[in-house]
Parts: sequence; C-alpha cells; structure tokens
Amino acid sequence: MKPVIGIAANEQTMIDTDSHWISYTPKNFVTGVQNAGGLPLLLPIGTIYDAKSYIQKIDKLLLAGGQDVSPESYGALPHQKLGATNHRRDLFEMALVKEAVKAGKPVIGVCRGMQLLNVAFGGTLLQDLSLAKEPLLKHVQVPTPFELPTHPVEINMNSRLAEFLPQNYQVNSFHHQVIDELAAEFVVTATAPDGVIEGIESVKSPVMGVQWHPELAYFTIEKERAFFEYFVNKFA
Ligand SMILES: [Mn+2]
Repeated sequence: MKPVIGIAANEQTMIDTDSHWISYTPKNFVTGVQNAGGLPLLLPIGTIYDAKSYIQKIDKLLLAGGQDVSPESYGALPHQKLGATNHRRDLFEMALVKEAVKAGKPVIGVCRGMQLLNVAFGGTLLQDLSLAKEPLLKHVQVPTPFELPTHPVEINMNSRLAEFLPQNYQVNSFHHQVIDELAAEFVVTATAPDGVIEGIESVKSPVMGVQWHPELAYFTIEKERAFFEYFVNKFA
C-alpha cells in the first residue's frame, strides 16, 4: 500500500474577480509525493470539526505555502506590512495538526506551513523582515527564479534534516515573515547566516518544517527531491 499523503489545500480566485474560486496546491507537491511513491490526497479548507475524519484517511500530513498566518492566531495585531491572510485556513490547518499529532501521524510544513506549525504549538512570527532588530538577508529572492538557491543555511547535524542534507547547504527563499519566538517543543534544525530560522522539528512528535521551498526547486536540485523521498518513505 502506498502511504497516503494529505496535502492541506489553499484557495484563490482564478481570475481577478470574486468568482471562480479554486481549491488547489502547487503541482510539484503532488508530483513530488507521487514520484516518491506516495498517494497525494488534497484536503480542501473546511470546518475544524472534519479535521479528525480527514486525518483518519491519511498517513502523513503536508502543509504547503501561501498566505501570511493571521496575527490573531498568535495574539498579535496586524502590522502595516502584513500580507494577505486566510484565518479559516489557519484554523483548519491547526485543527489538522492537532489531530495528526494526537494520532501519531507525521506532519511536515513548508514555508508558511512551517510558520503555521510554530504558531500551532504556541510560537510567534515577525510579520515582516523589516521588523527584525538587525537588517536581514534578502529572503524574498525575486526576481531570481525560485528553482535557484540564493542563500546558505547551516543544518543542525543532530536533526532529521541531516539525514538527507549536508551541514552547509543552499536554499531558495520566498518569505517575508520569519519565526520570532520558537514554540517550546521545537528545536532549530537549519539557520541562515543572519540568524533567521530556516528549519524546525519537534522534540516530542514527528513534526518538522522548512522555511524554503523544496517543491519549487524539485526539478533542479537533487537534494530537494530527497526531501520528498524522506518525507514519504522515512519520516515517522
Ligand atoms: Mn530564507
């Protein structure tokens, strides 16, 4: 039996009006899971009361990128640099995480997904890079294409990431928010030279996240394909 990988979907309009809404996930998440031998299953944003039923149908949960996590999710007020949010998505994904952890099923978060995990476990975010005490690196690498890495990270060699990544690694970067206070049960697994947290994992449950985008470099960087191999076949 192939492992069933639930991917929490996002929503957006296909055209620039308030009609034609679609539920979706970036295709490379689907491709990455399929090529690693998993069976991807998209979980559309829904009521928190369905979270338990969804989790019963999957083996592992993947949280993708997207909007900023709503500051109300971690008790903050919206800063002027806050981007688009979807509080329904936050609540649904946090409910999925809670049920997955309760059921002992692995959870992995990418970019916003990692930030959502930190918030779900009681941590906080900086709403924009400009709010850091010291100037940070360019973490929104536009206009450099996303399949190219643009800044280094140091991998914690006592982490799950070290099972498939070298200590000195290069990642792509497309995030204007960063983790501020790390949730109590997480440890840092990857750090940028400016101190920005680029990877986390729980010391209690099979829960981990990365701040970069393995799916966007899937076809250009072999190690990013290893990310999917690890998640689908080894992460437990
Ligand atoms: Mn970065």
